Amino acid sequence: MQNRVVMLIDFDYFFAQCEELRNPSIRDKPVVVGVYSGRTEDSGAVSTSNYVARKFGVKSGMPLFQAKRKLEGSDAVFLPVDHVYYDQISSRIMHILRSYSSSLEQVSVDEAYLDVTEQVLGSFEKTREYALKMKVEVKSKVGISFSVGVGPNKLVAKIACDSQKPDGLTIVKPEEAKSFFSPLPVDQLLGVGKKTSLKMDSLGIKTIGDLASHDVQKLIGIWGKTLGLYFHNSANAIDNSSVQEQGEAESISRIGTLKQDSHDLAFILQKTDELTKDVAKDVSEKKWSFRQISVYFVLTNLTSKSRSATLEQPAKDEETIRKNVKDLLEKFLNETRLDVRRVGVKVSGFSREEKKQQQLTSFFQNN
Ligand code: DCP
Ligand code: CA
Ligand code: CA
Repeated sequence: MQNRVVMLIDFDYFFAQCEELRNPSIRDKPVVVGVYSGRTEDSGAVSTSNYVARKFGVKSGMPLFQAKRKLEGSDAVFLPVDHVYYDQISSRIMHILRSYSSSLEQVSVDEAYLDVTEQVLGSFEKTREYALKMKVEVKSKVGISFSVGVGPNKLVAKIACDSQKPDGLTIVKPEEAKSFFSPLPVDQLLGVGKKTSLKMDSLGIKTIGDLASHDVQKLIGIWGKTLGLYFHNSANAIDNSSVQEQGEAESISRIGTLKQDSHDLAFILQKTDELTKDVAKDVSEKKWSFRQISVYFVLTNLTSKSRSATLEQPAKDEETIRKNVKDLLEKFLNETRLDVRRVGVKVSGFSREEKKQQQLTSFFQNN
């Protein structure tokens, strides 16, 4: 597959939307969520506000007293930030989004890139329906709306997403990317801050289009090779960075303490069989297959050791874990004279194939 299909999802007015979710009666009022520094009643800054408050000119980062002044005479609601609650909502959404892509990169509490190339078979036409399906599922299960940008890479997806909020869905096909970028101000590009955009302005570069057609050697002359090339590529909507999965479970494991320290294979096996059962249960719930099986030991002198085996073919069954754990354990006991105090079982090296297959199947079955 040549073209990548990359999405950026950004939750709408996130902290304020979370507050509306737990207290729907504030929904039509201006809602401001702020960090109260506590010095005086109004000292602190606005974290975010709903779109009703934004109409009054309230902005993120603005001092609270200023937001109060702008909202004078309205029935505005001011609330303190509650990160624990927003994190919970965020993980529930991320969990759902994860099932829609083979690779998800969370960049902040309210933002994630998804590579959906395989799910939509590389087709930008299919993407609209796919994105709408995600929106509906998240809205009905969690109650939160978000905006989506779709493009051939992360850069285009991000700028597409920013172009239409809230509840936006902006799809920029590869052949449209350059013309989509062209009229936008240069400071929309990541890395072009105030100072850089002033400098560019002095060179006659105001829009991304101006930057795209500016001689790349001149850019390199001013900003150096790395940055100069980066500006040139970005302006031409080129971005080869991949959607980097982060924080996905790398392994599934269980660890337990023996009733007494022991060097007896049969006795220790009772424990590892228990642990294996739990690990296998997790594996089968996730419908993943693994290639590596490890056993972990804490010995009487409290040092720890581990032993692992790599399978020739990925496996997913309890029996394979049990058998390998037994072999590893037996070998280990032959190598050491110390007694074992704690023991652990771990599987890793997951292949994600079934996971992808599953999503494809369920997507096309439901469509
Ligand atoms: N945030 C903050 N202080 C800022 C900017 C943001 O505390 N100066 C927090 C509150 C936001 C969250 O981060 O809800 C996400 O930031 P966004 O920039 O995505 O803004 P919102 O989600 O609030 O609004 P939008 O609908 O524009 O995405
Ligand atoms: Ca947001
Ligand atoms: Ca954001």
